[in-house]
Parts: sequence; C-alpha cells; structure tokens
Amino acid sequence: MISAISLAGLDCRFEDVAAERSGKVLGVVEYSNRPAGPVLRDGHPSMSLSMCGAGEPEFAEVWRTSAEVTNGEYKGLTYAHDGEYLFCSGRAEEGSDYVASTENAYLAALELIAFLGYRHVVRVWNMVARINDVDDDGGNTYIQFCRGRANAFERHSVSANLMPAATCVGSHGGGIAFYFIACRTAKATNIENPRQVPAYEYPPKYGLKAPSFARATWLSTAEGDGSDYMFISGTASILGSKTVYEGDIEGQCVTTLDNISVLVGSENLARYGIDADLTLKDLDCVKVYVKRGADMAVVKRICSPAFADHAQVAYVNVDICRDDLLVEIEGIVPPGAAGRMS
Ligand code: 3EB
Repeated sequence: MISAISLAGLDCRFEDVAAERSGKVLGVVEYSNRPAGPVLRDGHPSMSLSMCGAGEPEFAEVWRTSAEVTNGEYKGLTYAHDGEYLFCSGRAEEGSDYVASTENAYLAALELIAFLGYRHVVRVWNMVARINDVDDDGGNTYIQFCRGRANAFERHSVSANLMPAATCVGSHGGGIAFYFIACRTAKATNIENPRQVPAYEYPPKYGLKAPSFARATWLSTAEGDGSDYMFISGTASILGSKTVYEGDIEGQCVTTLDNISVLVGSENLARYGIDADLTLKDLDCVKVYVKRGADMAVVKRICSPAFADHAQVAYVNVDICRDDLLVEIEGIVPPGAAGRMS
C-alpha cells in the first residue's frame, strides 16, 4: 500500500563559513562581516550578509534538500529548486529609492514563484542597512521597505492570509538583502499571535503601509506523518501593536520568549486546526538579534536556557526595525519534533 506522499526533505543548518558543503544544497547565506552576492556558486545561490562586527562569530546558514537541485537567475535573483522547494535570494542595492527597488525586487520574486510553480512562500528574511535612518518624509528605511513590499503584494493580490512568516532586521551595509523559501504542493498555514495585533493591521503610526508578514507559517508536508515544519517569524517585545519594556532588555527578552511560547502552544495552534503542543525547547536554527552589543551578555543569560541544549542558537548584533526594540528572536521547529505533533 502506498502511504502518504513523501516530499523532498528540507533541512537548515548553521555551519562554519569556511566548511566544505556536502549534500544537495539549495542555498547558502553567510552571516559575516561583508555584503556580497547573491551569486550562483557550486550550483546554488550564495550570499553574504553584513551582520557581524569585528571579532563577532560568523556562520553560514545552509539549506539542503534530499532531491536533485536545479538553479537559475532571474532579474537579479538567484535561485535553486528541487521540485518541491524553492530557495531564492536577492538584493536591492544601497543608495537607491528603497520603495521602488524593494517593490521591483519583490515583484521579480513573485513573478519567479508563479512561473516556476512554487506558489506558497513559507518564510522570508530581509536584512536592511540603515534600517532606522530617517528620510525626508519623516519615515525611515524600514517604512520605505514596507511600502515597496506592500505595493508588490498588492499588485500580485497577495492578501493578508497569504503573507508568510518573515524577519526584517538591520545590517551593517549592502542595501536590502533578502532570501526566501517557497514550496509547490505542501500546505502553508499562516499563524497569528493572540498577544499581538497582526502586523498587517498595525495602525498608521508604524507606517502608512503596514508590514506584510504573519507571526509564523506552518508547513504540512504530508497528512499526519509528523513531518511538519513551523517557521517562527522574527518576534519582539510587542503586545498589541506597542513596544513594551522600553529600555529594559530583561523585560524585552522575557516578553519576546513569552510571545513565542504562546504562538507555538497548543491553544493557539488549535485555532488553525493544528493538533500540536510545542514549546521553546522545540525550536532550532534560532537567531537572536540584539540591538546593543552591551546587552549581549544579559540576552544570552536569559535566552540560552530557554532553548534546547542541542538547538543551534546564533546571537547577532544588529539594529532592529523600531528605535525602542532591543531584541528580536526567530526559529524553526523541524520535523524532528514530530513526536509532539499528530
Ligand atoms: C514586529 O513584530 C517586529 O516587516 O517583515 C518582525 C518580523 C518585524 C518581520 C517584517 C518585522 C518584520 O513588528 C518587527
């Protein structure tokens, strides 16, 4: 008897920047000290983000699959795909009109997913240089980015329920770099957090075009075989739509961790028909973005014990998209946590 359809396995790991890459690689993103790429190298997209200051630890985020990979380039985007998953990376160069350049880059990405047939975007990362720099209109780079992204989504009729999990944080240079994962047949369910107003419903105070993302995306790869993934967006110390614990790094860390706990807990997942009960200990490939280097020790003391001993956790000292946010945390629940899901 043929059991559930088995989809190509998707895998994310943090590795040494200099390590040899074995296996079938979909994409590599280096969290390093210089911006470069994306380019196609060794058969897959490769991009370097400027996320580390001098002496801070670098790492490479490596996305792999179990199926054969094909790659290509389209309007400045580099991509690789395996029949089920698409990895794509791009960059809007610094110094340009960020509304237009973000819109164009996102439009290219939406065209690409349509013609390659990977219509469900499940996770997006955006790294924005000078993210809090104020512009002539009294906005800032992040608000311009949000406008460009929203314009592209509107033009492709990406409605709120189709907006995937995302991260948007600062970088030390290189314009707006972004990368994303999309899938072909797996089912993507976008998940909100009852403690937070959906970002796409934020009041205009945070930008005339609200940010277009969900708090998490659940990826069901096959009915009931426990091989689901949960992608948790960059999460911050926000209740409703407001920053809480302004200036208080401990309060912001605890609130952020609590926000994630509620997001992944059984009560919230049940609202989406998902029968699973997850905790912070189920997260892997965690990134903790910290605005002020001086807070790093406190952040590590509070956050490290919250995650499983075996989890990969990277701490990155970059700016965050509101002046008053000091920390933002993201992660992935891999299929390994399947025992907890039914
Ligand atoms: C927030 O919750 C914090 O604009 O894509 C987190 C994750 C944040 C993604 C985005 C912004 C984004 O509003 C900021």
